[in-house]
Amino acid sequence: MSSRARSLSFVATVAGLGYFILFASAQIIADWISGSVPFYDYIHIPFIILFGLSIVATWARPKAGYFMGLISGVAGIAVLSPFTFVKGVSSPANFGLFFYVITIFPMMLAAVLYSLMAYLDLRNPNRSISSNRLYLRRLIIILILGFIIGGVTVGSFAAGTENQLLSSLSSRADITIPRGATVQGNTAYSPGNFTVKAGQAVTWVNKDTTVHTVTSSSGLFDSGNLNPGQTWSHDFTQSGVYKYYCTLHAWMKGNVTVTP
Ligand SMILES: [Cu+2]
Repeated sequence: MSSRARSLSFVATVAGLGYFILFASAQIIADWISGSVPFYDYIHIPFIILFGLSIVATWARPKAGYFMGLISGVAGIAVLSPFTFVKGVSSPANFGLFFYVITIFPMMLAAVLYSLMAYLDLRNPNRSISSNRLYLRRLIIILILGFIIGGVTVGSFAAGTENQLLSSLSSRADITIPRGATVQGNTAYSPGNFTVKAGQAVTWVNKDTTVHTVTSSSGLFDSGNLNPGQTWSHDFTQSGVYKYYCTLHAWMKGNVTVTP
């Protein structure tokens, strides 16, 4: 196997897996310092270990190392993408998550592709690599880097637009789900207690960058998923205090008080 092809595979594998290790570790440390470690941080830990071992193995025993990099990279994409990919890409205004998704998945994909190519080369060391295939390998890395740069650029513009749209949304709504409502301790519904006369409708608007619901604690009403920017109304006909919460973030709670 040509040393040029091999060094390219080595760099792509170490950079792809190493980037995830750095990003995910920094996230865990930041969350740990801020006092609450969400469940998806724990999902990252086995992959941090697996990717780290793959990098060491790639250095020490390339054939086994690239095979391990290939398998752990595929497992990483398969397990992590359902949690984050759709959510991250659908809301660029949630920039941390968007940046994570648009950089980590292409980098992992690069590590998988180059590990596969290096592994196949090492299994068949006598076969020489044509200059066309070397060229193709460089092209793949350029395409992946181009995708990341393009994605981050487009995402930054989209984030600006989404922020503008969310902040200019109608003030006709009675209750706002503000930006950052998912974070425990932040305002979930504003105002948290809203008073209305019986027979009137109450309107909620989701100005956050993620999906929320307005769901009665006693099963009387349910908005279903409210996407960023979406509004929802409910008519209150009988007086009383109506507690509601968000099914996706159970700590988000509010009240509607209906007077006769
Ligand atoms: Cu919610």
